[in-house]
Amino acid sequence: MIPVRAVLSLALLTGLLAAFSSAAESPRTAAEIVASKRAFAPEVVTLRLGAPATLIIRNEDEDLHAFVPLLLFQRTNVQVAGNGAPEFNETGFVRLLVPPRGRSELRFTPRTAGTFFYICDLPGHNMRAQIVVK
Ligand SMILES: [Cu+2]
Repeated sequence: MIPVRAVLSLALLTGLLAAFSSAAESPRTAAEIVASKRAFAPEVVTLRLGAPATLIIRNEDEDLHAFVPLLLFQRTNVQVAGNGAPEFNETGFVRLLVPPRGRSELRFTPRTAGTFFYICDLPGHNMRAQIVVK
């Protein structure tokens, strides 16, 4: 049997560590975009200007989908994780292909305020939503 005091001090230590690590990290904004039934949801995602952001993109369909941001990532460093396939050209990040049931994470810091559309450019998909940076 585990002594109650040991459990209490472990809980206290865990709490202290959690408080310490969250104070040490810069505030990161996280938002999720889901592609489902050939539509992106939510229609608008809001990110904070200058704050590190994690954008999670999940594909719940059995189709391949693309995440194509228009202008949002110009001159922006984007780190990509997950099982999506990113495409880059001389201007930087261009497009992410997310396989059926796939999931990717994009990490970047928004440098320009405004409303940015993104689309899925696969033939016939007609999917479009927006990311607002303020
Ligand atoms: Cu699509």
